Formats: sequence, structure tokens, C-alpha cells
Amino acid sequence: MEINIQDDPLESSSIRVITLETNVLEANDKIAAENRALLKKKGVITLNLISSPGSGKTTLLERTLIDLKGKLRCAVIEGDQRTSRDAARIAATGVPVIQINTLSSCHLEAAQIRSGLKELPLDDIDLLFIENVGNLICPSAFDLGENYKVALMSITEGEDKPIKYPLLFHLASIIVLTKMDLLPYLRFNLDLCKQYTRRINPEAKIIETSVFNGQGLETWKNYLLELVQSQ
Ligand SMILES: Nc1nc2c(ncn2[C@@H]2O[C@H](COP(=O)(O)OP(=O)(O)OP(=O)(O)O)[C@@H](O)[C@H]2O)c(=O)[nH]1
Ligand SMILES: [Mg+2]
Repeated sequence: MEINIQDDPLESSSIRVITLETNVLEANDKIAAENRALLKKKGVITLNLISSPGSGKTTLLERTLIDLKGKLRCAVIEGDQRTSRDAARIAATGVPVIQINTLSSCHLEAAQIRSGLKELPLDDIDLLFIENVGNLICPSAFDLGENYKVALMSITEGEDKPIKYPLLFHLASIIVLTKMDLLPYLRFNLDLCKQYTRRINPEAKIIETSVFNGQGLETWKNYLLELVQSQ
């Protein structure tokens, strides 16, 4: 049945929005597939790190990159709405890094990653981290061509985030709880958080970490090494 868009302006506007979103995502997915094929050809494993702003993505990366030096050849693509502050932090570790500023957008898109990949020495990289724009919702919808999505959640955010923002936690292969050193000072129910997470994603690996006291970092780094070695 055809909808007469003149009769129902509300209906017509919602139909147009859905069509636009579908087109945008289809175009994005096509480029993401090309990125994925290129990365596979070059033997690069790629992780897309997604979380709320300030949950500790860059801090975990800084520490990881320093610790993995000499074991894995890493690179980073940083996504932020503005500034190159995170890229400067990563560059200080000596690892190749590209900063993308998304300006008005709240997530990275595959075309931006395609541009970033052109600037990186892919033949000399084993593991590529993409730090997405700090946002728990939008980045999950946009495939970038990564092998795995990594959801980070700091325990200061409250244990209910996995059920309130389920898409990311559903899609993530790895869920990293950050800032575990703060547990004694918070009213954060770790068991409940894990129960909520398992409701959304029974399979994902959950790693409890703190960059400040070192908790879980060996598990995280061993996981990364295994990912690369098993490809
Ligand atoms: N207590 C504690 N604080 C941490 C830890 N890791 C990071 N932080 C603090 O959390 C704040 C944000 O850290 P970032 O690494 O910049 O967070 P981010 O997720 O990269 O932030 P955006 O890129 O802006 O989304 C900083 O003040 C860090 O020092 C941790 O393990 N424990
Ligand atoms: Mg950051």
C-alpha cells in the first residue's frame, strides 16, 4: 500500500528519516567491507574501542602501547570531535597515530578510517587500535572494518549501563571494566554489573582493569597477543 505523504506529514517525515539512515549505513558498510579486506590482506588485526567520554580509553592505550613495545607492532587511529590531544598522548609512546576530528559528528565512519589507513605503514603493523569518539550510543552503529569491537566501561558510570545502552555491549567481543582501583570508594555492585552484562552478551570476555594499580593488565595484554598470534 502506498502512503499518501500529503495526508500525514508526521508519518511522511519519519519514513524519510528511516530511509536516510538506511542509505547512510549501507554506504558506510560498503566502505567498511573494503577496509576490512585491506586490513586482512595486510595482516592487521583491528580493534574498535568504544565507551562513554572519559572512561579511560586513551589511558589504557598509552599503557598498553608502552608494555607491548618489542612484542607487537601497533598503531592507533584517534577519533575525537575536536583537538588532537589524544593523538599527542599516543605519539609520546612512539607509536604511529592518526587523529581524525569528526567536528559535528558523534562517531567515526568507515570513510574516515579509509583515509587514515592511507597514512599508516600497514605492512609494518600487527595490531591497529581505533579509539572512537567518546559516546556510548552512536559509534556502535557504524562498522569501521574492524575485527572486534571493545566496549570499555568505567565503574564510576554505574552498573546498569549494559542494560541501558545494550547495542554496544551486545556487539562487543571484549568488555573492559576500567578504574577498578576506585571500587572501595564507590557504591558499585560488580556482581550485578556482570549479571546485567551477561544478559546482553553471554559470550563476551570481561576483563576488570585499572591502569593505576595494574589490575587485569596482564590478562588484557595476553588477550591482545593471542588475538594476533591466532590469526
Ligand atoms: N582512578 C582511575 N582513573 C583513571 C584510570 N584510567 C584513566 N583514568 C582517568 O580517567 C580520566 C579520563 O581518562 P582518558 O584516558 O582520557 O579517557 P578517554 O576514554 O580516553 O576520554 P575521551 O577520549 O575524552 O572519551 C583521566 O583523568 C584519567 O587519569 C584508572 O585506571 N583509574
Ligand atoms: Mg581518549
